[in-house]
Amino acid sequence: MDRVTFYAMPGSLYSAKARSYLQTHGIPFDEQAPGGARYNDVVVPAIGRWIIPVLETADGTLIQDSIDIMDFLDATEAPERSAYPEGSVLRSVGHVLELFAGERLLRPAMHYRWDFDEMNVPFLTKDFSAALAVGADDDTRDATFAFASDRMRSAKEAFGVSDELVPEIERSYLEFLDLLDAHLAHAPYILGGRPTIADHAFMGALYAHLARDPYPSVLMKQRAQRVWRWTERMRTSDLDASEYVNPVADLFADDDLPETLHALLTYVGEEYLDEAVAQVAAVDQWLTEHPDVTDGEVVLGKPNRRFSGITTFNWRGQPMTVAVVPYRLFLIKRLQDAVAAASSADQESIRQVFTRAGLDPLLDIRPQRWVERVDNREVWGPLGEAVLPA
Ligand SMILES: N[C@@H](CCC(=O)N[C@@H](CS)C(=O)NCC(=O)O)C(=O)O
Repeated sequence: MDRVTFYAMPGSLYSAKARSYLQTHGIPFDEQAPGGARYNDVVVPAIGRWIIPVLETADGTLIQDSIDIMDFLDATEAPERSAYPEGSVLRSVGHVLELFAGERLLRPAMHYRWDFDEMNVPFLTKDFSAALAVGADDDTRDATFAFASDRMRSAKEAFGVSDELVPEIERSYLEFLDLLDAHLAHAPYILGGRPTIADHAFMGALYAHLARDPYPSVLMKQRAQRVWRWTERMRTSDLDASEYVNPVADLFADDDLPETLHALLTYVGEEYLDEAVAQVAAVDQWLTEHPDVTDGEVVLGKPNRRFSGITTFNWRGQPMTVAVVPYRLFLIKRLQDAVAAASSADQESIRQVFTRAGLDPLLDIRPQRWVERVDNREVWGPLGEAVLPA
């Protein structure tokens, strides 16, 4: 592939997700900070919003969304290097981990970035302003950081971080780190011998925030050395896996998933199922209240509107209120599409794995309209019959 331009930021979650694809596949790229003339004058008008990451190919094609970037690049790779497992069970597992990693891990990512100012802010001030105010004087850089960090601190609350829930958010993250660390004892990547959509999705929160920001990076190194090493491995096209004895390039077999992967999926079921269902139900409710929506219309009227409202669900025995993010429906639909493409025998095996983890409702749930992506924007899919748990 010809050299591409990657508009991104070192500390940006979704940039890390797409960048790890470029890096593990050895695709040559020039990273550019958002804010330059081409980004402002060409990229933002074409994409319809200020957002990163954006990929620009040598012929000027622009692609937004970490997933669309990955899919675009993956289409040029040989099947044995694809980020999509060939086995239908593993592919579905990859999709559910992608959903959890990209969306649910925002919560510890935001908490560990924005609630430890003494350790984190000296680094974040420089790290953010280096990308958002390239070449500016110190006053401008400080003002840029103040503006960006205020926005992010309020976004933190939208993702469910509140003082009362912080102890549980921390316990939950540590439990997750322990499970992933134990799982990575088997293979250098999450689904076996090569990186897949699950690894790229986990690189978002686990690298950009939790392995880079001062406070959580120490925590990760002390608590989950294998996870930290995996964040290094996910940034190179070499097999940086000397600690594994004869690592094979194969992914796990569909009928032989390691117990540690089942344990991780069970955690995802316990932690995230109710929240995912609440998100789908809340978007469905929004659609009921907005019957004039048409097929292909940009979700919420403008590409930069992310939240359709708030919803409350039960999390670890306590009510948690979060923003509703219609984009998540796009991710759940990806999972269901992957399942629908599988043979009926494979669909049965997928259901067994998901049922064991308590995740099977995700295979059946559907809102009256899904969210799709067209022309770098989220748009409403066609109207259908909603299927929501009682
Ligand atoms: N679904 C998008 C999400 C991208 C996203 O949220 N990017 C953040 C930075 S990590 C952003 O650009 N936010 C815009 C803003 O804060 O205004 C993707 O996967 O690319």
